[in-house]
Amino acid sequence: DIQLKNESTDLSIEALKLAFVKNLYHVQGKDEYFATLHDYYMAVAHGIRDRLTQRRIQTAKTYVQQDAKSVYYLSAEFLMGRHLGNSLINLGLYKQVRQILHESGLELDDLLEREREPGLGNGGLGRLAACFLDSLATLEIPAVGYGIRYEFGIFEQAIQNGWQREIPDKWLSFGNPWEIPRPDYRVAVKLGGHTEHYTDEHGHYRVRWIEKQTVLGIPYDTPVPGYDTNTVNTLRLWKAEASEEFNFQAFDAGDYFGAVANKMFSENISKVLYPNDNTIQGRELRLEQQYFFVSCSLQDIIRLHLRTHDSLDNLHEKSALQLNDTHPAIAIAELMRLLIDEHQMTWEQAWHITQNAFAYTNHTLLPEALERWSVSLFSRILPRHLEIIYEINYRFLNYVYTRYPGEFDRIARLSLIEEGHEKQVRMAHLACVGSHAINGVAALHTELLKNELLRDFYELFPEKFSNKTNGVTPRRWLLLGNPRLANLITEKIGKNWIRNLEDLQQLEAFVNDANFRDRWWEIKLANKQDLTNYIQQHHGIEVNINSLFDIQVKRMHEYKRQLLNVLHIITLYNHIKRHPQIEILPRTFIFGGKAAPGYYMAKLIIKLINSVADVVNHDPDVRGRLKVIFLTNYSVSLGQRVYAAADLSEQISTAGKEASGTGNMKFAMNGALTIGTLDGANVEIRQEVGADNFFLFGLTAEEVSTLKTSGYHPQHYYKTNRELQEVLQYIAHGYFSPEDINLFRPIVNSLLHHDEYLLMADYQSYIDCQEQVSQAYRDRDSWIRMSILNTARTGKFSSDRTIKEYCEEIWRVKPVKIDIDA
Ligand code: DL6
Repeated sequence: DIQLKNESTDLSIEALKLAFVKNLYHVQGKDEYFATLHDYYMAVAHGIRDRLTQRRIQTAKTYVQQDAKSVYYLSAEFLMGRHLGNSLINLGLYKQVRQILHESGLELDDLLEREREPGLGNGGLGRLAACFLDSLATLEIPAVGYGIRYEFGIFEQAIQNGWQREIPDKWLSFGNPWEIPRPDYRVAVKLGGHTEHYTDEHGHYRVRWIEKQTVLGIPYDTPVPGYDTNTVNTLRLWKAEASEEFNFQAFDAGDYFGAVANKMFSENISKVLYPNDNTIQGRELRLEQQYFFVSCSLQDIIRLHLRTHDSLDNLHEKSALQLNDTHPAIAIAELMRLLIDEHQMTWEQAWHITQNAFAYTNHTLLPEALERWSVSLFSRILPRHLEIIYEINYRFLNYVYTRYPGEFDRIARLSLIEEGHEKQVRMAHLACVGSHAINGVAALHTELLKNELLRDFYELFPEKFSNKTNGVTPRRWLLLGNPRLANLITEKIGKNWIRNLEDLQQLEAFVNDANFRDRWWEIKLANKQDLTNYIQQHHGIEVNINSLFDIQVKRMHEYKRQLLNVLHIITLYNHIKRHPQIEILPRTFIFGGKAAPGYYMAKLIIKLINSVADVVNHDPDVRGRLKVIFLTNYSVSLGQRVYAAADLSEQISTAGKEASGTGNMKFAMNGALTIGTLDGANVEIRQEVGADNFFLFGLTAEEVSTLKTSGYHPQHYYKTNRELQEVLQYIAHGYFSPEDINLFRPIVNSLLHHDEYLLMADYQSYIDCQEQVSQAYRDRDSWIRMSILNTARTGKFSSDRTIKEYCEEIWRVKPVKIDIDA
């Protein structure tokens, strides 16, 4: 029996100090004479990982011994953020380690900055997966996150002359101390080829898949510690490698280059994250990625199950498989294949297990984000899966026919296959049919799923549908990201809020305490000062911390309407140009976000923001009252700085387009007020914090839809609004692009002639609402009260609450206590 309790698992100060010194010497091979900051970071990271490892092993062992039902969260993206700070927080070692380092002349903050952020996600969907893992571990729920270990994560964004440039994200080049490769658990994944149908020796009809190629999946495990528990779960990410057997065959045949080419093909599969958020890129490699990680994960789950069970008959009783959007939806066909072809189950039994194991979360209503794969691509890469999908469809449509005899339109709408010029497999339909539960990510979103996007499925299986409003982890987004505020909160109400965010309500008792309000305000100012220093350092722009920090950070997308925000800035700028002496509330407008590399409009909007910034920031008439900043390379780490410093949170998507949003929650939790539409989770945030503490504007989802069906004419708004005319003329005539006066014409043309996202319709309402914001900010005392109430009333938006709902209503899993000394 291995003795786990030893010097590398001890949490005492003495043991930690010793560990850091030893790791510097033995892991990094340096002493203090040679050590760089990176070496110190690695030494500390390894010391912390050792402590997590003991808990991880104990956790895994306990799950097996108790034969606990486990959650398997399948996601093409996990946007984890840096590990060191979070691990220290969750182990309760943050202050101690900071002190130890400080005494040795090192600052923890400097070391934290050395960590390359693992950017294995695009935005909200990947970050939600990371928050969920934190909550699962904190709630002591057996869970594994399964995904892809991309060699290149989301690109690094540079800004050159105002334009976005993409730089490959070599996040692994300095090594990754958090992961452990497990080549002994590698699995083989087939691709391509054809199928053969035959009768086996017992007279059973069977199918075998004769593949064209095999790729190996190597798992890399990263520990996921819960906050203040012994639980450490696992994030298991798959790396693709060439299979040796295949290579040897080619080598034997003397085809050296063929073998190397095959190796490259195989390794390409986990090479790079597709940098698209809320749009799909229907590329062959992307389908291969999806199938690759899903097949690896299911084979792994089956291996684990068979370690402690004689058969797979009860797989669904021991495993809850969650599909994070449709990216892993091919898992439904893959589990059917594994159960039927490889484990000789009947179709009926395999289908029963599959349907009861899987649940599906939808994250988008945007048509351009709904995954469809052409049947011809499918038959080339996954011929057996196409057969299985056809069989699922055949049985499903027969059932539909019995429910709705003669309704052929409905049958066509429900089919897993979209007929047309090129036949397509509808992945959302596969996910709906193959799962026992389907959910949206905010109340409004779920209603729109039920009544619009998935209406036919809702009519067929109403019992499958439920809402699970998103949440975010308060550990990263408040405790780690805003230590000053976290300390004040703990001082006032104790530290229970960290595990039970509803406790923040108790802060309401202090709203009338002038001293508390002063401290609240000082903390916001200090956080703004930190961000100001960052801006000065990275962008060379001076910012006034007494100005209102008006922030929009999120992926660049037309539906999120960063452009509407720009129209407001130009409106204010015009006021100043017309009347330079005008009384105007000083504001700092901060943007951040990446555009998909092929998304022309989004990139042009980045250029516009930077061009407006150039003009506004340098115009002497403005006298520093307005500043515009585009933060380069927005990321989880930058988010941690930004939310804490915000006064105003911009959540201004066209109603009915943003499924939920989670940035909106992080801002409110950190005491920012929201200006927003009734979209996504904004609706619930407003409900919670109170209409008086939320700046609402714009059309509702219903009004948007009515306006669109009755015929929308953006010109109407243009013709009747002088101010709007001026703003658009400024842009159209090159005021912000003197070097190329037509540069921004496409933006203006799009607004005047299509305006898909109704900026023109919402413009005046937005401008009026922003004026209310300015008025409100002038009354500092009342603003602080609103800010406190925002934080105090965001308890609902902890991902702990979301995860409890999934556990009770979808996964039916229970916590398992981990005894570290067992
Ligand atoms: O549910 C997480 C997150 C939501 O908060 C955002 O509103 C939504 O846009 C995002 N959805 C996607 C969809 N991508 N795909 N497919 O990223 O999910």
